[in-house]
Amino acid sequence: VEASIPEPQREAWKRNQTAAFKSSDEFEKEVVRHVETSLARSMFNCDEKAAYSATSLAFRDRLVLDWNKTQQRQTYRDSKRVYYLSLEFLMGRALDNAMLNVGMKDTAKAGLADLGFRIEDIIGQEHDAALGNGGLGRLAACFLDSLASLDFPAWGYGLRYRYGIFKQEIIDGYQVEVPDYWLDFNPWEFPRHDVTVDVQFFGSVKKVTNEEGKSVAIWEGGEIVVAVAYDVPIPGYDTPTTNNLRLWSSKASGGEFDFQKFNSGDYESSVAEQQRAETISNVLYPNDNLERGKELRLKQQYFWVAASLYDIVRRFKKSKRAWREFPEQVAIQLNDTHPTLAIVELQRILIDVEGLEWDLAWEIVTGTFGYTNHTVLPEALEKWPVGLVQHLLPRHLQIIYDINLFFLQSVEKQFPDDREILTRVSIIEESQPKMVRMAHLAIVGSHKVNGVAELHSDLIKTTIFKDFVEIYGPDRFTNVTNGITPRRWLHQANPRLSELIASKLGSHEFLKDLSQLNKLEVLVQDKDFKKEWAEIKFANKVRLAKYIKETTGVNVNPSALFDVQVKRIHEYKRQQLNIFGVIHRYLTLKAMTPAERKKQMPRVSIFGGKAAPGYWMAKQIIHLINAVGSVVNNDEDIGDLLKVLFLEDYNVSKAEIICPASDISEHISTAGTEASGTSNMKFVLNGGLIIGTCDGANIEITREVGENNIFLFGNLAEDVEDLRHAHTYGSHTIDPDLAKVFEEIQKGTFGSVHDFSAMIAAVKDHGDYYLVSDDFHSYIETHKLVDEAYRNQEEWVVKSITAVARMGFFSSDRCIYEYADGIWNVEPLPRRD
Ligand code: 6GP
Repeated sequence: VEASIPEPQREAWKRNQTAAFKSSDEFEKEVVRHVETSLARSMFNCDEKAAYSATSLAFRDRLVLDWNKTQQRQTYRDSKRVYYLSLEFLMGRALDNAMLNVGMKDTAKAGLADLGFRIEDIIGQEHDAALGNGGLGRLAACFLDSLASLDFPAWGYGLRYRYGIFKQEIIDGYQVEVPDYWLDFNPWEFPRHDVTVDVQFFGSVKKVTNEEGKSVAIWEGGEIVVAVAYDVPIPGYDTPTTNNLRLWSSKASGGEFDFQKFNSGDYESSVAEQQRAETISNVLYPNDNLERGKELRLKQQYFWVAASLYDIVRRFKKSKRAWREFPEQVAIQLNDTHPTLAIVELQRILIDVEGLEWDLAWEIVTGTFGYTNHTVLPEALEKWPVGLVQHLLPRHLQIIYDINLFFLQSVEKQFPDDREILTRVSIIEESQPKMVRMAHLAIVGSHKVNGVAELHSDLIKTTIFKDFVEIYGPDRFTNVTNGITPRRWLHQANPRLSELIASKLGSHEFLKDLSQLNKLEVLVQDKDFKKEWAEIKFANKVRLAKYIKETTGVNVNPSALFDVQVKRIHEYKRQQLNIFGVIHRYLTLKAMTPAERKKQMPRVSIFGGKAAPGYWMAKQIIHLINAVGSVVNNDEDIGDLLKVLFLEDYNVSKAEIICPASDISEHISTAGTEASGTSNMKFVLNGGLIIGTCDGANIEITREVGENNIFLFGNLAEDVEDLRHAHTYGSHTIDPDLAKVFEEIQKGTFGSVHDFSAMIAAVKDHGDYYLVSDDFHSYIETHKLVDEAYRNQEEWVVKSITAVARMGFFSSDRCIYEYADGIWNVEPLPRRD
């Protein structure tokens, strides 16, 4: 049915078009209207939550007007679009970001004040959209902000989880997980009950001969689950471009429930079936850098991939172009291997549904996809049992086998004398049970594969994907070093610093062209500027100190050196190294005379981060941090010289308070394990310095900011293998200072000797895989340098300003231009109205 309004009636539409609010008066009208109608409340019944909801609806209306125009224009111009497929979008709060991006925060502030509310309280009502675990999901969110801000025609595709990442509570020092039910009222999404896709699972494949005498595969039977689209508008900064994030929600097919079963009296099982369908999009898997191979996870992946591809293909078909033009119209980026089935699904659509020849279809597929790898950790590389894929997606398994056959045939031609290489690169691992190697499938089905920082991109080429470089040549592999959006991570999180910078640079343009920060460097000797810079950092520390007091009851001195490590808890990220270092500091202070102690630099050691619920060792690390905190924080000999805190439930909105308040932050992974890291960038952009290893993006940060403005320590990636080998086969002696720390723990100073013994054994008895002992000495020594440097506040501020001035490279805008240019071949589509 044609849904477009006929020409003669369009005048009436134009006359009645909705206009966006322009003043605080108009904004107030919108808020009141939403309170009174959308929420069915009144001024006698309007709390902060209601005011938040109404404010958000007012802004959502605005965004949607821009969204409609953006979509119309993209369709009309028929330009190439980018689709970013990610199982995780760690968006955080939307309201503050929307207000700033459309340039209406001051308007809203005035309007809300008029109506009796403080804007900060209203912003604080919002529940984080926490549909991600950590770096991978937050990167996707930063990319969406950049894509919209730079006017790229781009869509995100993900799952609308009913439960995001769990809420973390700390009870008696232990992590306890609480479900994050965040959808009770979410004003930022548009349910599109008319945009649905039937997704098929199970069943069987039948080969039949069609009228043209061709043998075709028919996938039949099984069950259908319906995907319903929920759209989230993504506003660009300082542009009307508003892109779309489409999240799929699962629901049972056939209406509410199976009426046949209902009528035959089997009410319960008809409801149960509905519930089973709905479980697919129920919950985000809470693992960071770890794959657990659960059947429901594979179902999630296919459900999301099938719905997204159906949508993308449907949009392409409207253009009536020839199929071979598909890669000229569509670029799909695979955020890690989670969406790799998209490669198989597109091949299936092209050959089984659209009737294309295999070779042409395959050319279209590889021309369309790009694959980003986010980790070299073996436990995170996805593999699915062949039997499971066969059962769930019988036709896809056949196609995977065919892809593999053609691939291995070409490898065999290329390397006729090398049988081993076939075993190594095969998409099917010949193990018991056989497994599908998703990374191999992703490489074979994409035209570009990228890592996320230089070291990481080099490592994948020389280790896990070495054979593929031999096969395809080095050009298939590339690097795009990660970045962060300066809108959220500077302008929104640190408004005072952003305004100070704007006042010196003469405009806010740096927020769209971060390289302009380099113009700050001439000011490093400007006394007033330095003073204001230092005052802002102090004010941010006061704000964090207040938050710490409210949430933990501990008083911290905002003049102390704030030392922060916030990120997912993982042995490779080495929070254990940090807490062992803290214990060492405590012991050193205890051994001093009161006079000596007076000369020491006071520290506040701040930790935060979630452990995957099934990651026992990570949970022990959290427990140790809390145990050390309760001893140290109550030790009268120590007082303000050392405080140790674990901040509960670290998430995006808490990061916005924590990042601007750090003096030094810790990015101390074992060299070669952290693909990039992105919080390292956030901290430096907010004027904090880094203590870190030569790992991930730390290396490029050092190159940009200069070695004098970062504190590096520890062994290099190239030495890790030898060290590990020596631990296992040579004699392994523990660093003497670390040994003293272990003794103290084992004495029971921090309670629970039994609980902590595994952490110690991992270093002492089980080969110290993460090189905690090897790096301990240089870690401690480097912290001494940090203390020394911090004593000279003048110099410290110079370092801080210099580092910020040199951070322009780490904007996610730069990343997007690199992807657009080197992988997607797409152009921005600016709107001038
Ligand atoms: C993470 C990497 O660990 C981190 O170093 C990087 O900055 C981030 O991705 C964004 O690229 N990887 C994951 O979170 C993950 O689960 C499978 O990878």
